[in-house]
Amino acid sequence: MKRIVLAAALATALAAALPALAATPVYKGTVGPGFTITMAKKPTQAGRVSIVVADKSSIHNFHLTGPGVNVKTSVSAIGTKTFTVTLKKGTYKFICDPHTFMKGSFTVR
Ligand SMILES: [Cu+2]
Repeated sequence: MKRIVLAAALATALAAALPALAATPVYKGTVGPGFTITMAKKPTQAGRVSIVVADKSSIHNFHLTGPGVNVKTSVSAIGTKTFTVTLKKGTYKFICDPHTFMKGSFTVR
């Protein structure tokens, strides 16, 4: 009987937490396989966002910096990595560390 009550409480807690997770906007970043680094759609508003980075090359990385944020993928690793960050007002830059001409930016207002 106690287990059922506990399970019900857990289900209620999960249901309460889910809308907050679902509300986190998702943006995509891509680096490689050639000498390109892009974000198809860029964040413009402050707040929590998830950035899903597809790192398609073992010679590039995706390094995002800006107010309160400094996250990066490894140069040698290939794969998808998700960063959940809180954006603030200001300019954010994404760059490939070994090739600094590969870069982009977006501004949060
Ligand atoms: Cu590079």
